[in-house]
Amino acid sequence: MESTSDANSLPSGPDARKRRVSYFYDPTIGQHYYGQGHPMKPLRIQMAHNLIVNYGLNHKMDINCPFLATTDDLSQFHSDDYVNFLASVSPDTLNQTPFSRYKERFNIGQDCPVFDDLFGFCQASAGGSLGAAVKLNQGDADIAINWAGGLHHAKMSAASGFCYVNDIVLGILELLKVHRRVLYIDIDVHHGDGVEEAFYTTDRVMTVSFHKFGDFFPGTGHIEDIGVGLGKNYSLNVPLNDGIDDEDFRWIFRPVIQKVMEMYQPEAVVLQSGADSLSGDKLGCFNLSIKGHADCLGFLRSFNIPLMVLGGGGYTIRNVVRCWCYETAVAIGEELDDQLPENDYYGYFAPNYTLLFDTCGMRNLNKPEDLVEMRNKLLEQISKMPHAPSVQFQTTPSITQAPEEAEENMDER
Ligand code: LLX
Ligand code: CA
Ligand code: ZN
Repeated sequence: MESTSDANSLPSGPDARKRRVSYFYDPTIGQHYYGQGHPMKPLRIQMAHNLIVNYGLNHKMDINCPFLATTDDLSQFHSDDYVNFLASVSPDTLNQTPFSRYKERFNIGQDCPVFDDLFGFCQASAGGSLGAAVKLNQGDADIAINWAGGLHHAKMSAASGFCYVNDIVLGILELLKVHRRVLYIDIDVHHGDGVEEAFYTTDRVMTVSFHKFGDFFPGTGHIEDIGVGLGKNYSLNVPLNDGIDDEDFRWIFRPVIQKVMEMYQPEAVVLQSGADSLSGDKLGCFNLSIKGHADCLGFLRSFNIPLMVLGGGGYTIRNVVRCWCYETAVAIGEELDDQLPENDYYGYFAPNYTLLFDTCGMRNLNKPEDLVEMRNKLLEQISKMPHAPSVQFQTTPSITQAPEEAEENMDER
């Protein structure tokens, strides 16, 4: 396979070829507000868009305002009672009957608060990922981007870790209407638990999450968690320790993904490009630079398979904005000047006003011998799967319900 050069340069050679990029952005997304002191700031999406436009990247891709996902769209994965709750609750009614008794059931509280127009926020985020999937399905784009997506913790009937609606599961279900096998890759510092759980028992979606493991939210994503039933060996977890740097991340990411590509032969790929894995993130603990983070996208792009790129976590917002702007350029195949252009949020980028930033001098707690052992174990696991599993073409793959959930639904019948 052709290499996409190293982590310190843009793709060169035949890979420098432009890709048709479709970008989804809803101008209202940044007006949503989780509340004072909450680390999730939807404004970061508006800031990233503003920087993208000021670099002129909007002229080099197809810009779309997504439609708002309907309750029917959301119900393709989420339970009806959860969707109805999200559609009808408001900050004023949350503590009134009947909403108050749903708070515990749907995990609404401090991490996942009810804020003004919460449902509009969920509709815009999910609408972007559904729109991206449709573009790819129609063959109208090589790469489709939704930075307002990537809410990987949302469950079928519960909010979790700031996420309410799992746009990723919805996007993948849409891709499965056309593609036999979809590969999901998650480089957010957190485990992609909601997506893994949804597809844990099927071989039509393979999930691969790289994450911090050990006394860290959400606590799942052990290397031994590999899927069950038909889905056995189609979930891959790469549990890492604090301070992983570009070199170590690339050393494990590239060979693992290369082998997954060879064995699984996906027809579409979804990348959750959460930026809380960047160095200096307020809630993260990895030590990746923007180039190290973007190398994952550059590598996936080189396979020339329909690619959906989504956002995710990211709490040092000046760096999130830098990263997603840089990655938009990588998707297109454009090089950007390191000096930031004027933009509406210029003051956020003081004192250097540059696109790239230096990683902080953090200790890498990933021991080389542990990484070697883990990489070997993962490569062995991947080699256990049949080449391109010839699954029967289904219109709807079965989605895994959490055991408690399945029990509750049985009661309702
Ligand atoms: N990991 C992640 C990905 C996407 C969103 C939120 C999260 N959650 C966290 O990062 C986190 C951090 C600390 C404690 C618990 C969870 C997300 C993206 C866009 C909109 C909403 C949520
Ligand atoms: Ca992850
Ligand atoms: Zn995260």
